Amino acid sequence: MADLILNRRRLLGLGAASASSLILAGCSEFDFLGKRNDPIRDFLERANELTYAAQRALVGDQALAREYAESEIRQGQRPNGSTNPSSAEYLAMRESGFANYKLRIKGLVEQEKEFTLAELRNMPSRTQITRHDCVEGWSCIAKWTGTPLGPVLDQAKLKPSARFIVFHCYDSLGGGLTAAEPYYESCDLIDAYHPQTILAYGLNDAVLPVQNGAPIRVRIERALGYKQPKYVHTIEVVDSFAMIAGGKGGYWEDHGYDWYGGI
Ligand SMILES: Nc1nc2c(c(=O)[nH]1)N[C@H]1C(S)=C(S)[C@@H](COP(=O)(O)O)O[C@H]1N2
Ligand SMILES: [Mo]
Repeated sequence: MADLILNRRRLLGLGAASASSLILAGCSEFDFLGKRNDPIRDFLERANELTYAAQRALVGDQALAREYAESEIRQGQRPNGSTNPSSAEYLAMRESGFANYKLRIKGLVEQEKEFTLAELRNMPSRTQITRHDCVEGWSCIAKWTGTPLGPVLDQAKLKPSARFIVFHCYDSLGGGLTAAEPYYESCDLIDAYHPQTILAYGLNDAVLPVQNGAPIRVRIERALGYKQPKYVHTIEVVDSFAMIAGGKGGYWEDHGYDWYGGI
C-alpha cells in the first residue's frame, strides 16, 4: 500500500491540469477509444494517466464523488451493456430470487470467504445519490444502496502483497466472430477502500433490478460507467492482473479503454 501511494506521488509534476480539461472536452465523443493505434486515443490515454496522478494529488486519496439531492434523480438508471445474463447458472439463481447466491472472496487473503445476499444486506449499509457517466456520452443520477467494500475485504484479511481487487461477473460480452469473454473489472486498494465504494444491492429505493446488475454490482463513484461491474460473483485479490484474461484489468480495458477510467 505504501508503495502504491509513493508511486502515485512520483507521477506528479507532469502538467496534468490541461490534460484533464481535454478529457472533459472530449467526453461525448469516445467511440474512437475502442480503436487501437488511434493517435488521438493514444494521446488521451496518456492524458488520462496524468489525470489519475493529478486527481489523487490535488484532491487527496479519499475525496468523495459529488452526491446529489433526491430531486435531482430525473429518470431511472439507463441499463447498458449486458442487461440479462443468460448462463444456466445465473438463470437458475435468478429463478430462485438469488436465494442461493454467494459472493466469493479469494486470492491474496488470509481467509477465503463466501457471503450470501442476506448476509451482505445485514452488514452496515450506505446510500448515495451519484452520477453515472458512460463513455458513450450519457449520464444518469441514481440512488445506490449497498455495503461498503472495505470492511467486507477486511473480513477476508488481505495479505501484504495485495495490490488490486478484481471483480468477476456472470455475463459475457462479444461473441459472433470472436468468442464471448466474461466481463470483469479491477481497481486499486485506494478505490476499494474508498468510503463510497459499495457492493450495491439497491437502486432508487428498490431491489437492484436484473438489468442493472442483480444481485450485486459494484459502485466506484469516481470512475466511469465501465468500471462499475454488474452481476459480480467473485472478488479476487491479486498483486497483478497481467495473468487475467487479456491482462489489462478489465473487459473494456482489454479492448482498448483506459484502466483508471476516472471522471
Ligand atoms: N457485468 C457487466 N458490468 C457492466 C457492464 C456489462 O456489460 N457487464 N457494462 C458497463 C457499462 S459500459 C456501463 S455504462 C454500466 C451500465 O450500468 P447500468 O446498466 O446499471 O446503467 O455498467 C458497466 N458494468
Ligand atoms: Mo458505459
